[in-house]
Parts: sequence; C-alpha cells; structure tokens
Amino acid sequence: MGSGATQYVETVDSVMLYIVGISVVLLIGITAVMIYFVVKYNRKKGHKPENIHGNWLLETIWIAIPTVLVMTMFYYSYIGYKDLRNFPEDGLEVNVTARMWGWTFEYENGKQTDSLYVPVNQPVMLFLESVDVNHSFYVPAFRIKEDVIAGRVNKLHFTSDMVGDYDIACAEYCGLKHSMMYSKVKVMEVADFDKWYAETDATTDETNIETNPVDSTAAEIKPTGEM
Ligand SMILES: [Cu+2]
Repeated sequence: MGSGATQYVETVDSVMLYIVGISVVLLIGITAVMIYFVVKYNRKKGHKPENIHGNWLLETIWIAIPTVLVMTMFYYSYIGYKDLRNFPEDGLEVNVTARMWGWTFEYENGKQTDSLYVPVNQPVMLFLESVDVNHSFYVPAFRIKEDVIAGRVNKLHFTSDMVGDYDIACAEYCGLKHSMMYSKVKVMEVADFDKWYAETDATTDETNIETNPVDSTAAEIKPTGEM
C-alpha cells in the first residue's frame, strides 16, 4: 500500500493531478496561441481576408487528440472506481446512521458511538443509511464520499494504514446545523482497537448528539426565528 491514509489516496490524487495537469497545459497552450493569433492576424490595411475550407488532416488531429486524452482520464478514474466498488468479504462491518445532525456508528457487537473507531490495516465495511433527509458521508483524508439516503443502504469500504484521527463531514447540505455533522474516524492500533471493542461499558463516547431523531426533525421544522 502506498503512502496515505487509505488505498485510495494514491489513485485519486494521481487521477486528479493528471486531469489538472492536462487542463493547465491546455489552458496555457490555447491562451498563448490565441494571443499570438490576435497579434498576427489583426486588421491590417490593404489585407483581404480569405475563406478557408475543410482541412482533413487538421480535423482528424483535433478530434483524435482530445478523444485519446478523455479516454485516458476515464481509464485512470475507472481503475480507482473499481477498487472502491470491490467490497471485502471479511471486513469489520459498521452500520452508519445519519440524521439531522449527527452520525451513529453501530458495530457488530451492538456497540454504538458518535465517532468511527477502526483498527489499522484491516478492511472496514460501512453500511450507510439516513433516517431523515439526504446526507453524504465524507472523509477527505481517505478520499471517500458516499450519499446517505433514507430507505436505502449504500456501501463504502476502506482500509487505513495510518493510525490517527481524521475528519468526517457531511457533504450534502442537510439543514441549519449541517456543519454540526463533523465527526472523527479514529484509526487505532489493532491491540488498542480490540481492547476498546471488548469494553462493554459506556457505549457512547461523546454525548452531544444523543437526541431522538424524531425530536430533532421536529425541532428543525418548527420556525424558531433564529438564524
Ligand atoms: Cu447531513
């Protein structure tokens, strides 16, 4: 695995760099040619413009080159996408529930948390569902994002090879306190994770969002006058 918090960092970043690189080269090239033509072919006295008819070779070239470029962009993106959709059989399974405005992570042993705890170097399988409006589960450092929708379970998987805390954000504007949906993925050493996972006491690590989803929905609909 490469250097990065997940296996996607290298592929996503290189595709991004590739597309931005091509765009920058085209931007500079086209702008330079444009300026050059403006100067070279400006209106001169005693100069009669000429009509130009088709140029078979030129037309073939300007169709072929962009087609090849776009197909390579598609190819590199597809390689990364395939990995993203190639779900592991033996991953740690976590049910992720989004609501206005917070996340609940529920593990196979029934444990529930507001932050996502995962072991390092082990595949993690997320099953995402919303109880109200559309949300989007986004971990920028992992280069993963997936819609979270009511009545439908979306899947996402990753393996992190770097211990640490990473931001989780909701990437779909979901109401007044949308920005309150920031949370953390805590990637732990396997031994630490196992110890944490086995602990049966206090199942919720942070207490700020232990509200009933129905209540928070109702509170949002009520006009409060505050902004
Ligand atoms: Cu949200």
